[in-house]
Amino acid sequence: TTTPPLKVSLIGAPSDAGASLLGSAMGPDALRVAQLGPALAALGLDVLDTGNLSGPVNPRGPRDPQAAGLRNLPEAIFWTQAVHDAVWAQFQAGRMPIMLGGDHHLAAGSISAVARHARAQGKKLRVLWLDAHSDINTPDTSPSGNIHGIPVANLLGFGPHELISMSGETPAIKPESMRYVGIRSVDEHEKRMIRQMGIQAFDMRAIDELGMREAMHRVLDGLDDDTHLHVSFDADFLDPEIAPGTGTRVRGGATYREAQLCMEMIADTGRMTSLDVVEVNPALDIRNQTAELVVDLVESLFGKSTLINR
Ligand code: 5AB
Ligand code: MN
Ligand code: MN
Ligand code: MN
Repeated sequence: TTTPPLKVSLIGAPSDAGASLLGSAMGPDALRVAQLGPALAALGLDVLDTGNLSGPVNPRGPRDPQAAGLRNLPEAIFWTQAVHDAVWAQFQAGRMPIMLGGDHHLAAGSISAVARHARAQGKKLRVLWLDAHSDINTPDTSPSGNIHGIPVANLLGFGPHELISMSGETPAIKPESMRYVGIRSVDEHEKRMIRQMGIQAFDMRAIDELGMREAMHRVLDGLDDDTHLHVSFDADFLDPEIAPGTGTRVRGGATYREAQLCMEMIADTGRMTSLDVVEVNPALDIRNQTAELVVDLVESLFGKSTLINR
């Protein structure tokens, strides 16, 4: 018997309303130029590119006291809801959604839909946040007013009403569902929040000490048939030497081999049911190398390199 191919849907979400530097809105097309769709099809997946969602352009607004000190809040609300609806629609169609950002504020939308889907199926949820940052500022603690720094807080129930209620339940996810991997630039208030909520975090120091293998072993521990696994992959998880094309670079990120092992171990579980690929910014890149690297790693997430000696 042959198993039917895994059906995946690419959802382009070209918004950089949450970031301070423009350009991640071109991320979906940079990933297409780097052959994301054909690469996944070559692995035997049934790939549907649904194209790009449309919505408002980024006005580069100032911090707005009427919007809890955030920038571009109306635009971010529009895009987050659009992403939620598009991701939900792909689940309804029986396909795995792959959201292509855009900046990371969009993950409040994709993961709200993932939470809604898991709830509807009576399943548990595990969210892996691969990032240099913890993205758990609240409007009160945000040093920048940039909404890509707050999506985890939104999912945990902190922030403007529209950004926390999309999944139909607030909070959308529980702190026990979250796992950070690769963080290394965490604001003081964020550290307090992570501790208070008891979120498991494998920062770069933990990866240095344990090695990526043991860190991922712990991150993936306890997954079972009843768990939806979502991966939210921010390009700045990677070391900026290999991934310069992203807006908030932090030295000391995952190396090429560490990132590969991380992706391969996720693939080995066979349990990933949804994915975000965000913060690829071709305006800051060199000949699209960051998008090409990200495509390479997403191939590994879908098992490209697990065929040898297994
Ligand atoms: B990204 C910072 N913590 O809140 C803030 O790239 C950076 O989605 C947020 O991880 C970085 O502005 C957001 C200083
Ligand atoms: Mn992020
Ligand atoms: Mn980041
Ligand atoms: Mn960033």
